[in-house]
Amino acid sequence: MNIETVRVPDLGGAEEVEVIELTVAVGDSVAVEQTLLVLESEKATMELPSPVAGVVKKILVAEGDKIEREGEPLMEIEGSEESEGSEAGESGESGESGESAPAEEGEEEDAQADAKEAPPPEEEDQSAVETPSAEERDQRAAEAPPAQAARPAPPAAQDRETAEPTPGAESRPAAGGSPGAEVYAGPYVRRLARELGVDLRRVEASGPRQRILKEDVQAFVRQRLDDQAAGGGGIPSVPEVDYGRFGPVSEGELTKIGRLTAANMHRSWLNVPHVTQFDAADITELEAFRRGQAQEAEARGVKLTPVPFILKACAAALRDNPVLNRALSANGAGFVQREFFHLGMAVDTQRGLLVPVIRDVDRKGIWELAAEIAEMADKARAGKLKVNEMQGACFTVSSLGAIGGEGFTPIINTPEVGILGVSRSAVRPLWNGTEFAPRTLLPLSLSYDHRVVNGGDGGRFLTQVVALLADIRALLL
Ligand code: CAO
Repeated sequence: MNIETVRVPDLGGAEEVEVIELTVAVGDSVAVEQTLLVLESEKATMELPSPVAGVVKKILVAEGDKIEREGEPLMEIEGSEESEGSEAGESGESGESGESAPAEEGEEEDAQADAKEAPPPEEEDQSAVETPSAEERDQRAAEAPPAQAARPAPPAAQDRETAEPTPGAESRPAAGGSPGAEVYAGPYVRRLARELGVDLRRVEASGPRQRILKEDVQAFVRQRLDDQAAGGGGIPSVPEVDYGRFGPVSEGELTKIGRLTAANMHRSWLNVPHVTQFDAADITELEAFRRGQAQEAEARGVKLTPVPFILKACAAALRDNPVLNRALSANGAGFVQREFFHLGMAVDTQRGLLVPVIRDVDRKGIWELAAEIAEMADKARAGKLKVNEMQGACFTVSSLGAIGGEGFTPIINTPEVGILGVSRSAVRPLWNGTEFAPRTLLPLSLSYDHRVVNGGDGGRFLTQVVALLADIRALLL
């Protein structure tokens, strides 16, 4: 039985190296070329392979140790009988360390033979490890460029990883990659990736034979942070323009509400697959009824606009189409069904867009709603809304009716899954079967989150809102 001493290899000019990972323990059986430990200098990370197949007898260093001298002993391996007679000397002395020195071709064959018989190394993350078949090893050796073909055996078992999603990492495969694609990375790099939540399939490899290096993971993380700082979350940023070149300009700051709105809109736009569906409600009767309430409105001191009717119609349609009253669960695998009917109402203020919430719309009458809408809009414009008065909405109504326009595509106020855009009503000729008659039509646009709401759900919801506004007697039912 031979005792092989694994030593610190040629440091390539580095002043010291740190033991950053021990990948074996005393008593472990190791295969030739199996990584024993990982050293890191200022410039590079080196995985030290075992020069022989055998059993780890002594480990002379601990993780975190810093070593300044080349040739310092690190480990003792008792060679098994098969590897006795191997010409591999002490690794430190032979200079055979990691990828720093090529082995002879004959050695490579021996190494492969040993590695084939050796059991797969024990790994903390065994599920993510796939032991390559002998054919795969030979295949990879054959595919290696000539300069590397004579190197030590191809990556050992723990050197490869099937592309299991890293906990906390995004599971999306790299563009052009497939979920089952393999990545090549050493144990230290894989651990680093796990700690940082990086999906190695998305990292571009710069090492030999598409091997992912520590620097690649760091570059990936840096790039992601830069993207996020630029507000793009991976989306190419818009180039800065010097507008002064084209004419006189002045600059200003967004209000605090403006900044929050910008962030919320951007988040919703990027995360939610929006579909917008259009329709128009014939509100001729509703308008006649509303005008007929002018005296009552004056007596109550409340302005009666179409908006309370629209809120009431939405609450009824939410009750009958509960899909629109859901929220997607955080992991995207389920939903929360709301059993209440609180509606957000977009209010245009000088400081920006605010969305107070009118609670329990289903239980309130039109006058009560009209008064509350006016009160909330006044509060919003006076900057007196409390935080809790802007929370808990199930669905939002954004009415631009008083302002104008024939239609628009509202952005969903996430985590709600629907929003109704209301445009300006107008009298239009409508074919009633025998003639064109003047009717007051209210353009409506419903945006919904297509992850939760299907076209059928959205269509039924909007059709019901249209029907309820066309015949408000149905709102009493
Ligand atoms: N079509 C035609 N006229 C309409 C209308 C419509 N769809 N909706 C309201 N009107 C009329 C009202 O009847 C009222 O007319 P009278 O004064 O003759 O009665 C007038 O427009 C003004 O209404 P209002 O604005 O005082 O009240 P409202 O109930 O219609 O709206 C509120 C309240 C708070 C929704 C509204 O003031 C508001 O802020 N809207 C803007 C919402 C917004 O910015 N949405 C965009 C969000 S995305 O950027």
